[in-house]
Amino acid sequence: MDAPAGTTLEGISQAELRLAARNHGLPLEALRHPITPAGLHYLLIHYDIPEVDEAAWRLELGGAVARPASLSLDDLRALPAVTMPVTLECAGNGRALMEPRPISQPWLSEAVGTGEWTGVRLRDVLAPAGVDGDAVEILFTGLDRGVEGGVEQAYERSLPVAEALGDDAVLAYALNGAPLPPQHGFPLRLVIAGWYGMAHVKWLAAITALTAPFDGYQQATGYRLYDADGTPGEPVTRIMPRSLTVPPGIPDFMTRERLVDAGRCELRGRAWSGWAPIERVEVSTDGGASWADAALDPPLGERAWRGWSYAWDAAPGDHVLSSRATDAAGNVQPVAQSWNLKGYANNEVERIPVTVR
Ligand SMILES: Nc1nc2c(c(=O)[nH]1)N[C@H]1C(S)=C(S)[C@@H](COP(=O)(O)O)O[C@H]1N2
Ligand SMILES: [Mo]
Repeated sequence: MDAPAGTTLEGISQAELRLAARNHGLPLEALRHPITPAGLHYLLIHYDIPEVDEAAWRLELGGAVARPASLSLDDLRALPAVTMPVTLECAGNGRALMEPRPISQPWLSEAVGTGEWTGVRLRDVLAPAGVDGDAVEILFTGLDRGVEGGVEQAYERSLPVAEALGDDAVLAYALNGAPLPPQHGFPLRLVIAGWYGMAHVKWLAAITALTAPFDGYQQATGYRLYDADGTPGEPVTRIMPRSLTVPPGIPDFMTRERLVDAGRCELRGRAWSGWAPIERVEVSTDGGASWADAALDPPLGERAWRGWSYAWDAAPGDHVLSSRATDAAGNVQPVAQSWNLKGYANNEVERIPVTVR
């Protein structure tokens, strides 16, 4: 098989390894925390973490608005605050499991985390500015700059006006009750609950109302589902359902395969979807040959992952554990992933090899 341009059938390159060392994932055992401790939340930074002087920092609000504004962090903190648990997942999660492998940040399944984000509803900032009736999108521009696909750019992405005015759009200045850490967007980031990570623009510098759709790199070139021949398809938007398991037992150092004692083993995990609440989680302990329903924990919040548990009677021998999430919109995790050139929105079920002794 020939690998299409931009993919490989070979091992991980030093460039991919460099990205992987900067952009760490959630250690999967940290799935046991309902709210991910900030230092364990996954991280994805396209360029560099920008240097920010909090006293000098301003959010510039402009474009197609009646009253442009320049807001300090104190101006934002003076507005009514909201706090909500939100599960974030990188659109590239699962990329390195695809074959041929799309060349980018080589995630396996760990690019996820749930933070308790505090900030102001975006509409409470937009309303006083008076967004023009002919505005179609709101653009979010970060302070970070870099070169990608040969294009020098600030990291920026837009949202349709209706999404920007909805309950799910928050300008967050705190994570888990503390100011945003530098790596998560200090001093201010967008949280747009339910969408894949790329939409949650960090280190906000400007918010601009647009009267035509944004066609910048991260919207028109990045984050689209491409065919093997490079034809750009649909944009990536909301998070497809996925479920992961707290790895049971103890790991082998190199392979991280699990060793579990025979007998009753309580499997626990978390499942999420950006489309609708999680309605069902099933577990397989025989490599997907049969499935049984897991018990669901009470919901943590409308836009956060849902805990689940399953009592496994572990018999000696080799097993493959999987879990499969279904959301209330009827989306079910696939057992085998359909492939796309950039490796986005992979949500195939996890396979955990376990030896029971
Ligand atoms: N300004 C800016 N915002 C950004 C990014 C970035 O590189 N620059 N990365 C995006 C991507 S691809 C993801 S998955 C999330 C990751 O957020 P986290 O690092 O806080 O987990 O931030 C998004 N926001
Ligand atoms: Mo991402």
